[in-house]
Amino acid sequence: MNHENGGFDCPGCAWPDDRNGLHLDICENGIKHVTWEMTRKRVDRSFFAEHTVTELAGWTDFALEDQGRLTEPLSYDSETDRYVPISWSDAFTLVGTALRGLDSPHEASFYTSGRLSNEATFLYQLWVREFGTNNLPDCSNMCHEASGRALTAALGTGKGTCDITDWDVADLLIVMGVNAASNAPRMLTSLAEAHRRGAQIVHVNPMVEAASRRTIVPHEFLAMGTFRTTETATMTVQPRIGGDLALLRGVAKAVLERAETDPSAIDEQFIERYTHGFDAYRETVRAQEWSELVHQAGVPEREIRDLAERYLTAHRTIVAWCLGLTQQEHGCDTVREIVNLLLLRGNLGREGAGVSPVRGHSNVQGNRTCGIDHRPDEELLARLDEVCGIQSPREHGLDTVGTIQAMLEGRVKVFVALGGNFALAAPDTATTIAALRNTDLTVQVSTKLNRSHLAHGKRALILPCLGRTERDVQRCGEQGVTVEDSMSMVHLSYGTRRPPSPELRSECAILAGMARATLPDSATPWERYVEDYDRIRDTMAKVLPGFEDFNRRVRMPLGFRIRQPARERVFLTGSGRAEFGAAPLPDVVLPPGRLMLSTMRSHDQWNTTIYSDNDRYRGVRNLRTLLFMNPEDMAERGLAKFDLVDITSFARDGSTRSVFGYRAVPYDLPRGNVSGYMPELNVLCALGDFSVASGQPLMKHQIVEVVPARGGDARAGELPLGTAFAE
Ligand SMILES: Nc1nc2c(c(=O)[nH]1)N[C@H]1C(S)=C(S)[C@@H](COP(=O)(O)OP(=O)(O)OC[C@H]3O[C@@H](n4cnc5c(=O)[nH]c(N)nc54)[C@H](O)[C@@H]3O)O[C@H]1N2
Ligand SMILES: Nc1nc2c(c(=O)[nH]1)N[C@H]1C(S)=C(S)[C@@H](COP(=O)(O)OP(=O)(O)OC[C@H]3O[C@@H](n4cnc5c(=O)[nH]c(N)nc54)[C@H](O)[C@@H]3O)O[C@H]1N2
Ligand SMILES: [Mo]
Repeated sequence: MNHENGGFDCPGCAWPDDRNGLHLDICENGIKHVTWEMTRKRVDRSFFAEHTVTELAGWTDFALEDQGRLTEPLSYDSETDRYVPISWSDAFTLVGTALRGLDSPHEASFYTSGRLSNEATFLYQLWVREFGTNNLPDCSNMCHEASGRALTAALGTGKGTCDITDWDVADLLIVMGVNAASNAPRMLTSLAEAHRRGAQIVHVNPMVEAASRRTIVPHEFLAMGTFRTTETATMTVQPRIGGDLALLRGVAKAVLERAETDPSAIDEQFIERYTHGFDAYRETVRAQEWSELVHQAGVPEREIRDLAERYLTAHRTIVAWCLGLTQQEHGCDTVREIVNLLLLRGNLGREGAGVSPVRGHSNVQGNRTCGIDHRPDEELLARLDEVCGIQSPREHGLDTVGTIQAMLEGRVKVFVALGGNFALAAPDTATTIAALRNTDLTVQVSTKLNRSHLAHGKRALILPCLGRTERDVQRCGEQGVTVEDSMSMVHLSYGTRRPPSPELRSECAILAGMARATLPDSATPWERYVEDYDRIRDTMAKVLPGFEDFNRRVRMPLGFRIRQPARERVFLTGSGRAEFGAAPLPDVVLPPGRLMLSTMRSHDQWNTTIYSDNDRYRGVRNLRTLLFMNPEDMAERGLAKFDLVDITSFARDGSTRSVFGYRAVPYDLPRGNVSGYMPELNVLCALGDFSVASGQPLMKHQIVEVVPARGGDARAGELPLGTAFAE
């Protein structure tokens, strides 16, 4: 795994590989992730003959995935309420017939989960656009959409500007809204090294997470064996949930105040030469009262000034962030504020400085680069049309929330998912399941059985595919695929394991099969593409900027980096400059009695896949139906540790949603803030509550009320998720 030249890329997180020749580049969660795929268990036709779908819907999500790897294509038989085997060619015909039977291509929607390879991604979007729609929702719509939008507006490209080598020389790292020890464990190596060099490391998080003080770094085998911890922080700041924008603006205010007496506090030359909108931004910051900034951030002024002092003395600053900043109404504005702050001191486009979003899925960034975008730009479509000889549709398509709404209303009748677990990952679980059930056909390309297979359309297919760790042999021999990490490095990945069943096909082969069945007269050489993925890459090299000479460059050790113009201070914005943004401060302080809920992952889960009910670093065992609360908020409600509570969320449209019988767990969180686990708490996130600017569901921005449980240890606590939904 993660070898310089050969082997497969860890399908865990998107953190880049170490460039210093570290060959054993692994972490505990990476191992969990890979072994999950490598299980010896199989879920075969005899299993499906024994269990109806209605019965399986009563199983826990853990039990469903725990059955093992899928082994052959399956089709839903409504007579017997069972999945039964179907041949690949009949499955493809079913997909093609359903899609060709639609009144318009926009009646279908095509979801992507972020581990799909670049090659499969390219074939996917080519098929969908040749078919005639941009309905390409993806997990990014729930993840880093806000980052992409904000960075594009500010810097002209939606990606980070840093390399891992920049992390090696930065003297201030501000790490915001990420639980690094669990979700990007390989970042800990960089943090520990930075700490040793004397760099400042500031963690900004309402919860004090494992890595925000000291932690066991996964690469340090001796330390791991002896449980010795390593310092990974020099300061922790605990804003209230949603308070980051106010905090960042406070830091900017302190910097601008200093600049009045000490011009070197800001980089005037850089601002003059490369940026636009500085005066308006300075005015906005000046007009903002300290008291309001402190109130909204939930951080005392002296702490904000302390952070500003560190920023003022640092020569090279990187700001990194993940979901804690994006899944909110003002997610885009917060990311813009990060850019504002960096621009003030010219921390962009030079070594050791810049923006560094921490991506989620191992290839979610590559998916966007290779064309998964419901709002594609004209440039991409024009080149696609020219090189591939198709006529791409120009109208924008549906994102994740838009797709759910359209399925509910019957406007989308066919739903295809390349990986993922849409039913559980999306907001408003009951509504999403109802939406999927309202379709004529659902097609899930998957490795394991999950909830999304049980929330099916009138007709349904499960198409089992190879995992990234498995050998992919096509007509011209063994094939590798490519992925792009969080820092724009593209590299090859070759599976090495024997596939769990001879019936499995690669994602590229499945896509080509569905495409040919949908577009029998297509001039696209679908079959030739699958024989040799170099052919896909040759086409990609012509269509995608930065992929020139793709086949040669990707075979270099460690692959290649896609050029990121903003890194070279080339800003592809309307003004040709980096744009300051001066968004108004959102009000994130709730009236008394209401609490702000943020949903997140435990240490022992991978999005919707739960490995165990433990959350080691937060001191939790055998419990997922919990709510982390500030002890004073608990006392105010007469709650003792582990008391049962009911949680009700208040949507903007006035509707409410509740879960019952969760356990209150005291935790070091600001007053008025609570947090608990996705995907269980997705039932509380109303479909209509998404950010206007990014379309992202407000998964870390839920207004709730918490009361002692009325019905005792109740429904949500004990019954499997599926049962709760069926009520
Ligand atoms: N092992 C493992 N690795 C993963 C994943 C996994 O599930 N398991 N998922 C992958 C994916 S797809 C993604 S997108 C990433 C997700 O990585 P993270 O962003 O770390 O994911 P979450 O668990 O949602 O944690 C969000 C963090 O943000 C904090 N937070 C919540 N609200 C706020 C806020 O208002 N401000 C600030 N500053 N912080 C806040 C929470 O306390 C928590 O520490 O991880 C990826 N890697
Ligand atoms: N409330 C709340 N909801 C959230 C979030 C949150 O923080 N809070 N986070 C959001 C985020 S950041 C994301 S990225 C989404 C995640 O949303 P998804 O990407 O849709 O969900 P995953 O749980 O990652 O998908 C797991 C499934 O992928 C399939 N799979 C695994 N490996 C492969 C493979 O190699 N190929 C194929 N074809 N399938 C495979 C398996 O069948 C497995 O069951 O969830 C979002 N939902
Ligand atoms: Mo994600």
